[in-house]
Amino acid sequence: MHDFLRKLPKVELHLHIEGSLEPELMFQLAKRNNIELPYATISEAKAAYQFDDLQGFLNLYYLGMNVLRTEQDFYDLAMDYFKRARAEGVVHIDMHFDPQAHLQRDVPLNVVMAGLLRAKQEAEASLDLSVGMIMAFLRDRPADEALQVLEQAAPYWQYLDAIGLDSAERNNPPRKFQALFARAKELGLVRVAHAGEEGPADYIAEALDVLDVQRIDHGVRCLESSDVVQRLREQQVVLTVCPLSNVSLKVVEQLRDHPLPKLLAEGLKVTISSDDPAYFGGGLLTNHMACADAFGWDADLFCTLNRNAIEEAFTNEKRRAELL
Ligand code: ES4
Ligand code: ZN
Repeated sequence: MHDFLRKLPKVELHLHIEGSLEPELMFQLAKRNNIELPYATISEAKAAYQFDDLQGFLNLYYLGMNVLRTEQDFYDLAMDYFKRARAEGVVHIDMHFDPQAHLQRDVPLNVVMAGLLRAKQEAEASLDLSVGMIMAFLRDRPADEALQVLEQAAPYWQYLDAIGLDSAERNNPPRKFQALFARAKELGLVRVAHAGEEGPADYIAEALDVLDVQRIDHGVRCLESSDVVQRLREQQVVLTVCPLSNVSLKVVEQLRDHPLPKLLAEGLKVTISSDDPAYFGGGLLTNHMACADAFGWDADLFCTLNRNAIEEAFTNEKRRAELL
């Protein structure tokens, strides 16, 4: 099965590009930019990646990305991941990125966008890897800041496929961002949101009702509400489930306890993603292999999950036909 999974052309709908920053590149960029890291060595960084919850991870995630300063840094970050993913058989990635996390550090939006867009163009031209762009907003920051950033991004709206909502979920309900998502809809942008990762099932319903999202990132806690499950099933809303992320952040204790089989049994449109591969123990292939080992899934099931992702991927119909 591992060999089949390696060769399967895989599509990933939920990936934070800043979460693909491997310690090796982090150290290189720290040196290049004269930045001091809180870790003495690469292995010390890796050893620190033990989390109690989402906030524990986010603290190190925002710390790690401090090495990203120049356009070249963002290009290197994305290209490094694209090459690794392609070598694992990934053919399409919908990539979240967090402009506010960089603006806060006085890294301008044009630096972030120029680097990421150059990597995307190069991947599409020379790696046979297509890339969707999801500008994500930090739900633990003020809603009016998010709106300002979306307006500031006007020169880049044409390059965006969607906006997303990420960072600390608890006590930051979807309704806080009603105006942001309404504006994105007005601009013709698709909307997606993290919901039901650490937050309650209610947040999933609220993301659908108030933010009019097309996808739910994570969504695993939908199982706490039969009403929410029914809605997700009826509308066949895609869930971008990240198994190793959920284990790392203790959403579940171990992969064998993960609700993935239950989500499938409920008839939900499930997909598998890696979320933050540098922090959670591996990329899309590793997530697939771990599921094969934990759940004994067959090739047909993996093909179904991957087809779900292809149907939903932010790409044109020509590329979708190639992927199917
Ligand atoms: C994230 Cl796993 C996860 N959850 C919420 N926000 C995030 N940003 C990066 N990774
Ligand atoms: Zn995520």
